[in-house]
Amino acid sequence: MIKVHHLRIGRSIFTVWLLEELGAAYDLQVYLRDPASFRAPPELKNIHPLGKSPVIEDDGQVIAESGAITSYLLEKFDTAHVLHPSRSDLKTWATFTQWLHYPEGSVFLPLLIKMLLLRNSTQPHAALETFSGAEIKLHLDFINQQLADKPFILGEHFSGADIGITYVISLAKRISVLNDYPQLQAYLQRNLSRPAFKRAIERAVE
Ligand SMILES: N[C@@H](CCC(=O)N[C@@H](CS)C(=O)NCC(=O)O)C(=O)O
Repeated sequence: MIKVHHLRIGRSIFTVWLLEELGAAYDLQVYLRDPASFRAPPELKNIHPLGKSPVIEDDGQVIAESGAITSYLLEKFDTAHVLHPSRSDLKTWATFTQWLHYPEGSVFLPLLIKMLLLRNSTQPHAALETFSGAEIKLHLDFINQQLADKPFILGEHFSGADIGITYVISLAKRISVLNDYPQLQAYLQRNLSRPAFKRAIERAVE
């Protein structure tokens, strides 16, 4: 059975959500952040040298990185291709893969920089403010445009790519940069209202 190493307050709740969408059985190991540093506890380094979450274990293999974990879980459990396209349609698969990797690859960093600036507001940093502000606008505008005429990132149906996009949009909301994007707020609400997300929260407590 899949074992999920879940660190509270962070992106691993989105891996738990995917497992709930897939209806897969899983064991959950919950970790709490260090209250002073807000970092992961050292025990996570016993699972994977980076000591970060999410990490899953399956059949003796340890897998880190949320995008890779999403790909693995979809390959393993979504054999009917309800949540991800088959590679036999290479163009559709490439579009899906782009959206799958985009949140971690491009969107997360400027949001993280902004979050750290907010935490240290007594030490402003003009260059980082300018960079993160422009990049956040670039990415939120791009996602907003993608969702202009469809409810989910690939179209009419929810897919595995919506999981990572929902994560970065929820982070944008947490740092209060979502006010000018009612459509993204509605997208967030739509996805977080899904029964599988509610089950994930009930079981894992974000
Ligand atoms: N790119 C990695 C990032 C993993 C990551 O940084 N996870 C955070 C939680 S959201 C973490 O474990 N932070 C605790 C720490 O670094 O001490 C992924 O997508 O899984």
